[in-house]
Amino acid sequence: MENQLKFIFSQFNQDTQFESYSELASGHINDTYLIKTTKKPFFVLQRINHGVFKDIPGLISNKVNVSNHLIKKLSHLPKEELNRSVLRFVKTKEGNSYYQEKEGNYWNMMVFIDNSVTYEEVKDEEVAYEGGKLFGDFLNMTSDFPAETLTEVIPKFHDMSFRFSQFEEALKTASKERKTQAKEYINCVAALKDEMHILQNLKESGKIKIRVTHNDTKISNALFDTNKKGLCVIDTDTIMPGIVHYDFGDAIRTICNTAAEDERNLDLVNFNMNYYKAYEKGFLEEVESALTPIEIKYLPLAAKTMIFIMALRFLTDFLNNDIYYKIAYPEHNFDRAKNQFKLIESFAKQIETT
Ligand code: GN1
Ligand code: MG
Repeated sequence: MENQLKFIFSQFNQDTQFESYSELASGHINDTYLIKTTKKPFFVLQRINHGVFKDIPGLISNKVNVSNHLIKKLSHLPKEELNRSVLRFVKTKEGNSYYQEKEGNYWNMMVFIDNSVTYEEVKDEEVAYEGGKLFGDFLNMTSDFPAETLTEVIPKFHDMSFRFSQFEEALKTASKERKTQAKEYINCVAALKDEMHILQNLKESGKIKIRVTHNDTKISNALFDTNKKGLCVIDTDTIMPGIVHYDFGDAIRTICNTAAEDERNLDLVNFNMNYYKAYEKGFLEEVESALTPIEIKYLPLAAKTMIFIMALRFLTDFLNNDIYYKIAYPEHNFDRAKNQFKLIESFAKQIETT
């Protein structure tokens, strides 16, 4: 691996030497490495999964163009602060934004943002509030970026009917064992079907605006400084046209879970309503002026819908014998799905009583 990474690193335009590497293993799709060099800055080198992302040049140009847009918006900041607020992509020696190996793999490289912290789980209301500000600001700053120029890197990514049809297909081919194991959850999916289509129906009727969205706003995709202040939104692979609810809901899904998304002890998995309020406050402080009343009205439903869509996708992948997400053990996807269903239950109970 080291020799391969060294070689790929050397294809990019930088003036330092490769020293060592370590894997940044938080994602479920791509392979990501921190490259330490003889002098700072360090770099993040990433192999983009071309089984999942079919148009990698389109994906790369989405994220480079959005970064350039943010850099322009933040050009008033001192350079050092600007460099910690936006992802900066490094070009290859040939001037491209990605390098393609002979075997077909695509790589891109970013400057590593030093002295930053990420959270897989939130244990602090201030982080929830700061996360809200960071993702709210991202939506606000991209609200004048022409969404129609973005490539739809995964068509129908958060489209509920599409995710239901994948689930129904998986049910047809799933093993008897896995179907029996998942029976209770398969029934939950059916019971929530209508409610979970409300946002999509509003989107399709044109009542909710299409805007630039990040589409993977789990809290581990937010960088913080060591004083818990939000710094930079990362993992911009899935930037596409979408609705505000995708980004609000997916952040809530991870921030308000009192445990990690794959915690197996479901007693530890609960929805933290205080974090919801803190996130919502930070989020609206940054983006409320860009939102319509109907967008704001449906934010609570966005939370339930995005938790549900992940539950559905994890369950589908379990039924498909784990062909999409990386897993660490055989029932990993099933555990993730159970975890998300427990979170929905806890959220729904608390919403009823507020
Ligand atoms: C995947 O690979 P990662 O962690 O960035 C997935 C997201 C899910 C997430 C769940 C392209 O993101 O949609 O929310 O796992 N990304 C893709 O943790 O499917
Ligand atoms: Mg991602």
